Amino acid sequence: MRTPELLGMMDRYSARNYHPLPVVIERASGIWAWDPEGNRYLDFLSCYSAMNHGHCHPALVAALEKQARLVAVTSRAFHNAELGPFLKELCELTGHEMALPMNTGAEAVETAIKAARAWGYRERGVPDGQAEIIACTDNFHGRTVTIVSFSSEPAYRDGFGPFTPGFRLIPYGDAEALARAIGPHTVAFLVEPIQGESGVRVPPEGFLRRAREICSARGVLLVADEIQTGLGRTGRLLCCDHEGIKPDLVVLGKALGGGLLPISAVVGSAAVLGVFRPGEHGSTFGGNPLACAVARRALQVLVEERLAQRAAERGAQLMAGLRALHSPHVKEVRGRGLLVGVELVPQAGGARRFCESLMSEGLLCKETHQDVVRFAPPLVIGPEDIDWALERVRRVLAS
Ligand code: IF1
Repeated sequence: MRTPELLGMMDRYSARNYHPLPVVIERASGIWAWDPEGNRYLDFLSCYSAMNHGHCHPALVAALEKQARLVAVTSRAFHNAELGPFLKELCELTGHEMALPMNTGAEAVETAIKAARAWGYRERGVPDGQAEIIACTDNFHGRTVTIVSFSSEPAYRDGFGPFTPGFRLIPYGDAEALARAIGPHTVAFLVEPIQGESGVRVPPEGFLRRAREICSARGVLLVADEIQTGLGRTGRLLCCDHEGIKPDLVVLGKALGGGLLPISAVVGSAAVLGVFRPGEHGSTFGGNPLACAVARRALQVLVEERLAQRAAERGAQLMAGLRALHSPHVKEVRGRGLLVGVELVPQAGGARRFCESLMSEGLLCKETHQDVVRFAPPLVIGPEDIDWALERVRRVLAS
């Protein structure tokens, strides 16, 4: 089928919860994607960081095929031969003691919230039903009712109440506000090391370190949502590694599935994840052997192909190139590794327009909010491909 017919079907049958660019990806390999007409695009979004390894990485496709022929899903009523090794390898790589597998990012965030609350009641003696979790303004942690209950973005909340109580917001990047907000029933501080959706906002240097100190001193769990920033994206395995801090819980998703399928996990201390008792939490597909086999290979590829280091190198090249454009449309270039945001001046007419023009030039990326274009190519991208992209960005910003 050709693009117009496929777009027509979406128009007719799809719920309207998205406003995608009018491009249909029919196949992809590495950093490149093709539409049904055979036009080639450089994927500069990577499925919002789920595609750190590049599209259809051969080693991961091989792992998927092999496991699909053995056994794909078992449920957690029984053990499977991939889950144990996956949890062990994930814990060893991240330096944590225990892990709990789920499928999507939002489910893993929900898992962290449940773990923190149960830990508060059972280990810290918080009175039942009183646990409070602190999050940040402009956060993005997913789309369940509980998670949007503490969103500060009306578009994610309006029309979806009543909401889950027990959350409080502080301004992102303000550690002293965190210290002030902690009360006797605060069990956790949930934070993105870099806010992706809010426009690739990098907090002030030392924010996470200070948050770690405050949480430790006050008996509050530090929970890092590394779903978008983790697994090499920002130039380190985890974005928290830049400040040398270890959260009590780390939430992973997206790239954990190597760009092939959904799998997420919470990793952390046995003191916290150990609170769950049999029957209290789970998921039909969480920890399924197919996803675990792919995730195990994805973690190996991350290390073998030095994806974090490459993200640091290519990210530096990309940011330097973007800053050297000196476009009057650009207000600020910010980011870390290959998670980069270009904020346009209000007079530029919005980021959407630029993404549409970039698409016509063969570069796929997506605006976030009004004025920020997000660049997040697969971490396997080469220096010459960054130059190829910069040439297109230069052309579009010049027009
Ligand atoms: C969509 C955004 C990005 C996340 C962090 C949890 C989740 C996400 C830090 C939930 C998910 C996705 C959702 C996706 C687009 C994408 C996104 F624009 F919506 F906000 F990346 F910035 N924590 N982010 O970034 O994970 O349940 O989706 O697996 O279309 O909603 P999920």
